[in-house]
Amino acid sequence: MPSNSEQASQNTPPEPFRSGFVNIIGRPNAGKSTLMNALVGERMSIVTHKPQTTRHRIIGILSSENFQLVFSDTPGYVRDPAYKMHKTMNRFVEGTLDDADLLLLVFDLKEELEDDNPLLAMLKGATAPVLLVLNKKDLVHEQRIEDALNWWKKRTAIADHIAISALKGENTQELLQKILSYLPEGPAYFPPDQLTDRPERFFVSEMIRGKIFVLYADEIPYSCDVGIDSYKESTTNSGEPIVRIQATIYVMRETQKAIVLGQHGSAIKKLGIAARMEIERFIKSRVHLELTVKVRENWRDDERALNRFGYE
Ligand SMILES: Nc1nc2c(ncn2[C@@H]2O[C@H](COP(=O)(O)OP(=O)(O)OP(=O)(O)O)[C@@H](O)[C@H]2O)c(=O)[nH]1
Ligand SMILES: [Mg+2]
Repeated sequence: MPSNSEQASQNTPPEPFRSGFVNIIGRPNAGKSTLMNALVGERMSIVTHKPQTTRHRIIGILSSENFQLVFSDTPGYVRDPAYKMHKTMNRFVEGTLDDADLLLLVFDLKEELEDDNPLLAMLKGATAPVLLVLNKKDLVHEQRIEDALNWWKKRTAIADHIAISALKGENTQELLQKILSYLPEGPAYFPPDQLTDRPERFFVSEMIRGKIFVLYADEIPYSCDVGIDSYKESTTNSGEPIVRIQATIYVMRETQKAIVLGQHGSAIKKLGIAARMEIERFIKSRVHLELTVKVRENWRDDERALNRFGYE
């Protein structure tokens, strides 16, 4: 005689495997990268307190026995793109409208509700259902959540909504359940242990850029990008594995180069140590990091430079 549980498993068909592409969009600083990291459980995407931290589309994969979710974190959608770089960043976001099974529209509850929000026009082109994620609920009262929800509902088609705190992990599991309910049946697109589609050197350049955002003020973070010149796995004299990385920080002017270097190289030394420690944590290996600073005028408008930095 089969036991009760065996009977149950004979009678209920196995759950179908579900998979899908979940694209995270929103204004700069809304908490998109914090949310993707919370859902994927890894620090895939750099997070800083400054807007326009994310400049690329970054994939984070969450796999289980029953499903595979492929999240895309995207740059914050900017209102008036000033440079080619911004236009490309906005294009990354617009590109996510076409290939999503579900759109997570992340709204920062502390942000003003403004009718000229550029996302409203952009969302007119969306075909996938939109799940409105009202983020940073830890910072506001219940009434604010209600007001924001009503505001969005009046202005764009919202399939579902939830208020969360990506930073504190409040309601993120509930959000995950909601996301799963929108997933179609489908195969796994990536091997179950794969976390992203980018090579390690991409994350290394992002970590250096992230530290620049944290350590330098004013326009410096927005004037820099980072290229990895070489990335070699090797061993120390005593036979310990070490990854040797050479990276170049590109700035737009000589004056910025002087700021990035600091007096007698003190600022870049601090940057190098902070970045190396983060990279070591990420790749779980000792790292030797060599940083150089070069001036490339107006790289933010220079097609070739942008291609080199991955803004194709
Ligand atoms: N209090 C609070 N802060 C949050 C929450 N989520 C994100 N933040 C903070 O908001 C800031 C921006 O977070 P990010 O995740 O970098 O935002 P983003 O939308 O990816 O920003 P861009 O890449 O610039 O478009 C960081 O300082 C986060 O710590 C939240 O739920 N509550
Ligand atoms: Mg981001």
